[in-house]
Amino acid sequence: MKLDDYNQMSNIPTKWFGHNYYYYREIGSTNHVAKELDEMYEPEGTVIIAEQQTEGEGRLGRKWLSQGEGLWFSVILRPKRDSADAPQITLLAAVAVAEAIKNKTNLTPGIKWPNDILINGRKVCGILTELNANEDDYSIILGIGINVNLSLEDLGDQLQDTATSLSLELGSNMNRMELLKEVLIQLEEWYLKWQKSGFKPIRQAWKNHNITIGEKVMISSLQEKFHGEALDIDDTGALILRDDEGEMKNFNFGEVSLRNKE
Ligand code: BT5
Repeated sequence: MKLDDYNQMSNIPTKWFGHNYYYYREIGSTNHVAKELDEMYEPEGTVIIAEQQTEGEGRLGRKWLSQGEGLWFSVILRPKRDSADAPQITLLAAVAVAEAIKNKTNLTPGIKWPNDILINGRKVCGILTELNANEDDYSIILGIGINVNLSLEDLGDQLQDTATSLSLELGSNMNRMELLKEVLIQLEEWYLKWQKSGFKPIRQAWKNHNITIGEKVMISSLQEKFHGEALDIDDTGALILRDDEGEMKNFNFGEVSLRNKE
């Protein structure tokens, strides 16, 4: 089933997420197109989706494999909160995707701080939030990649050991449009909660799904590596680490990425 079924989208029971829907068979990156459309004042909640991306992006210049039957899409957001809080949208989106997967399958997704969703220890979804700011206000381009019906061949030699897809975990394909709609419903719900009440309600939901707290982790920034135990996330979404010397450190998720346990 293709994702260009506009009738299905027009029935989506959201207030405004997904009502404005751009479908592409193949483009470089949905985040790039979303940025351009944002600058052309397309409304908040506009979804840009592609059957395939030729230049799918991860964080820090990494690549995102976007071939096979996945969900590769971006949502334009114009938060009314301070831009310093905007990185919390990554955690909010992880909660929304985890809940959508849980609601539509019998799988148990886990969130690895800050932005990965894993099933049985393998990555099934990645999230890339980018700030698009001008003098007066800002937008967030929220990019989400979910490996829905990808085969082992789609994942290729490089990712077969670390990544998975929903169909590989389920043993059968699932309806991508149904999952997309559920993700957008969850996303809108959590986004509205965040706009109204900030990070607090997200924090608890995030903790319920997380697989990071209590684990020995290594956190690497571009310059340094930190080893220790992940203790909690604070009221802003930052990860609290007790390093191997017993010192407490807070990591802002905008700056660092979490590596596999060693
Ligand atoms: C991410 O980066 O996980 C963010 C991925 C965001 C992708 C979406 S798709 C729609 C929108 N348009 C875009 O161009 N991007 C967004 P990061 O945490 O840096 O993880 C990247 C790493 O994940 C890579 O270096 C690989 O190791 C691994 N990886 C790449 N493709 C993958 C895939 N399809 N499934 C699982 N792991 C993958």
